[in-house]
Amino acid sequence: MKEKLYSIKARASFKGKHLSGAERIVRESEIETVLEEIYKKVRRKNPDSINIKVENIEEKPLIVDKTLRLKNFSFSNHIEANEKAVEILHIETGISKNILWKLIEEVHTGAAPDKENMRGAMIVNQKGERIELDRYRGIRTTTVDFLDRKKVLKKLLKNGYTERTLDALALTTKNLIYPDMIAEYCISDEPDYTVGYVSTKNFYYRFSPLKEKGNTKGGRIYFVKNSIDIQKFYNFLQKKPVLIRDVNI
Ligand code: PML
Repeated sequence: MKEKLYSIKARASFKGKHLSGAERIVRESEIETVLEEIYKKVRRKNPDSINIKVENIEEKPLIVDKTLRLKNFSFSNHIEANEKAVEILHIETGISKNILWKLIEEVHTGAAPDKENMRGAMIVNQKGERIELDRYRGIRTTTVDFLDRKKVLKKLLKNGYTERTLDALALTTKNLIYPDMIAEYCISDEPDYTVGYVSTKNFYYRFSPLKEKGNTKGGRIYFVKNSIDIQKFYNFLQKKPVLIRDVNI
């Protein structure tokens, strides 16, 4: 890749409260077009403030051939879906089902200490302990995108997926590359978006529905090994540029 790469990050808020965000990794020649796209996207919810940052990426990106493999599960309600999610997470992490249910309940009711949504993900080790450094902020995975985002989006939309699937797949594929990351659980904080997922080293299990319609709470749990070096983990998820070629459907 000869042309310089840039990270574009946008955040929109209203009265200090986060409304929406977007992130891309682009070539220099694409910056202007993508800035316009991103601006249009994040202003949809009528924010009073939009913050857009463009930064040169110095580090060589890690190129990944494919995302995790998509697998769909459909349930008649979110409780049944969560039972299956807990089963998968129990097998993958070894954490007891009781503890898993408690952690999932926290995400569905607001996992920050003030019972609001956390800004990033919580991190849980194999003992079932929350080990993120800040329970309000959690950890945010950034600096990941597709080499040809438009092509991949088209493919996903044609197969009945959404742009949220695209972003979630990129993010969780980066997460699961990290050797000490075991699995992830996610529901959206968008009240009408009830599809969620559990991802493991090989699969992106997409659950419909994983949360109750109308619930404004959501978030992510990153399940990691007990032996993890938390600073190195933060550093990889926040700083290492990752570009993905294609989806695995
Ligand atoms: C999917 O459509 O595959 C699930 C995406 C979850 C998105 C979570 C979010 O956008 O907050």
